Amino acid sequence: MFVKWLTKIVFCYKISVYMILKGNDTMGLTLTEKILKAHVVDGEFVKGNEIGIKIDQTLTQDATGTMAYLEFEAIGVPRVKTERSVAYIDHNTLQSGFENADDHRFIGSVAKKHGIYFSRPGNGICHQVHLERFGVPGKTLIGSDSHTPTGGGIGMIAIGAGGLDVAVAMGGGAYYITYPEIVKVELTGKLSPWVAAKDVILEVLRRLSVKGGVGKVIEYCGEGVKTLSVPERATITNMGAELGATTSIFPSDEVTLQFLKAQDRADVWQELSADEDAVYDAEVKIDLSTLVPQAACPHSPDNVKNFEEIGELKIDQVCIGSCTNSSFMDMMKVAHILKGKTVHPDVSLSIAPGSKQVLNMLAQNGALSIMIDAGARILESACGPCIGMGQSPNSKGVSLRTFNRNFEGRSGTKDGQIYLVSPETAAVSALTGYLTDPRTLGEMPAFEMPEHFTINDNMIALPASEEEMDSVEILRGPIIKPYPDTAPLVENIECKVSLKVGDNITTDHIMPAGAKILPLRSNIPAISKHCFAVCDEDFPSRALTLGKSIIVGGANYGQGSSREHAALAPLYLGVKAVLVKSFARIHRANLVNAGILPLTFANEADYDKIGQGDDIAIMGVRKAVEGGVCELTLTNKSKGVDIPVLCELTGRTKEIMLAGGLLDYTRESMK
Ligand code: MIC
Ligand code: SF4
Repeated sequence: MFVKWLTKIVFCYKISVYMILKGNDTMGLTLTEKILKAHVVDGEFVKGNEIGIKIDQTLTQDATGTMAYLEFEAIGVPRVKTERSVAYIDHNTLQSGFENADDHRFIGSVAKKHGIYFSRPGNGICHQVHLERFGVPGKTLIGSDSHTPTGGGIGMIAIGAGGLDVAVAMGGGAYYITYPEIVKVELTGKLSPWVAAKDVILEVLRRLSVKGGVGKVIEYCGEGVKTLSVPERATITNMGAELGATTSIFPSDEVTLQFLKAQDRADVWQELSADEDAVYDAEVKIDLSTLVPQAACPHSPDNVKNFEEIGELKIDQVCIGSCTNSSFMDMMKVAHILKGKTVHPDVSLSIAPGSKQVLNMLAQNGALSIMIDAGARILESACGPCIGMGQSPNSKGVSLRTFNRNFEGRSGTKDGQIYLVSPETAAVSALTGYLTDPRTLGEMPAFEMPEHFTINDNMIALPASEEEMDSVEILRGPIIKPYPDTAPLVENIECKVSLKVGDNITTDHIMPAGAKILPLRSNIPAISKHCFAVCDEDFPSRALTLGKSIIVGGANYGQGSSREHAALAPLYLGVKAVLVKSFARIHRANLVNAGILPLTFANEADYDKIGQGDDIAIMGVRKAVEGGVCELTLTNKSKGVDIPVLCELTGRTKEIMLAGGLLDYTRESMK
């Protein structure tokens, strides 16, 4: 059955490529449509429809990777079927116990056995390294990390997904998305000196909000595109994740070619752009020359203000790095600003260059010495403070970070005040001790992209050959526990509401990260004890005592990270359904994959008719899902009211739900 399914996928892929080559279209296409259409293998290529696309490349990182590879093992395909799959170690690099080191060894051995490239700890942040060494214009990439759209900077359709979706794609299965709306962002003009790519995406976030991109792909075009380097484009597509967008993409042009040449990879380049007469669903225009430095204020990436609006702001900490802003050029600008100066006495400055390539080049050209001399605390090339792996701020500390998320608690303290800024703003502020406009630095020198990057892929371990793979031993540490138990969808859900939360709940609320909790990523029973710790520390024990329950939430529930743990922990705690005003894309998919029913209020106002502790009943659930009925009635027995709720599941997601989740569904398809 599985083989038949794969054959069908390959056949459909060939047909769709053929149709593209024939020029079967009468209407101009956006770049997104061109790439999607060349990859569609299932579903009708019509707006709003669910479509399955062939995936050329996958990436995982270690915090989601252990689970993704356990799932891949459970699927039982001996060798990945993608053109390139890469496993990165970059998140769980603080080794204060055996857990993380064990997980690294597990991932390394799985990678070797199953045909996956392995980027060893120290080689850098997945998105930065993937852009440098593996990204290919026109290809599709899914990654078990929400910032996978960084690859859009080089002209890929690169999408963040749950680990199980990535495991299925590695096994050769299609990845399913809703055919997106496509938003054109037309860039004109050129950035003023000291205004950065970060200020562009902050402007987009200010205009569109953290919900503005849901169900959409953001496609950049216009004359202004040419003025942005690939790493600058990647900063913009990276943080498009904060819009809730499916992905963001730039054309592949001369600038892309120059970048690939400098990485010795010119052979993978192809020119790609939208047709002149492409039709978009919405348009945004940004004149780059009008932008000014901005900051996203606590606690949301769309709480964007300019410095006048923020006023005087004394700072305690500056962190430079993360997959958003850790490229060689970012670091060179920082070094230029720090040269011959000393970090302000009240400020702690940490810098994490994004990859071994970047760090090595800074060491070779002396920029690293400038940073050290100024008093910067140099961290390894990894996610580090961005995921709360060290460098938590002091009590009520004000921290300027070049990262992409400033959700409450993510820095490792509940009261940290995190502002997201460009590297230029971060560096100058580290010297003055206050949030400072980098334009006060005066004339900006011309920062030129190197013609050739220092290339040494010695920290990327190659997979074993087909002959050797059987003899590779999988190194499994004691922390690793299997995927939680699942069960087919039940007929009636009768239980209590174990938790009620508000709008914009992030996956950092649902399943916090940080140095203490991240090492538990391969052990769902252990990590579940921290579920919703930021909102309600008693939730895990309450849910376990209840045995089964539902969660009620507001709008944009599950925004942020791709971590499927935010679905697997509730699954383990007995959560049967999540009822909200609206969901973020990846989290909703993760719930379905875990076999948890995603429900939305038919009328948002009904949110007020249900409270924590209420007894509820939803009858005939299985029959309704089987019959494709999407409206169900939730009876709130405690309040004596009926609430209409929606359960929108299409053909495939319906089958996944009935089977009890994607793992069971995939196993069944293989029989
Ligand atoms: C994040 O930035 O939140 C993370 C940590 O990279 C996550 C993945 C994870 O939780 O492991 C993401 O963005 O998907
Ligand atoms: Fe790592 Fe932060 Fe990027 Fe997530 S956002 S991949 S934690 S650097």
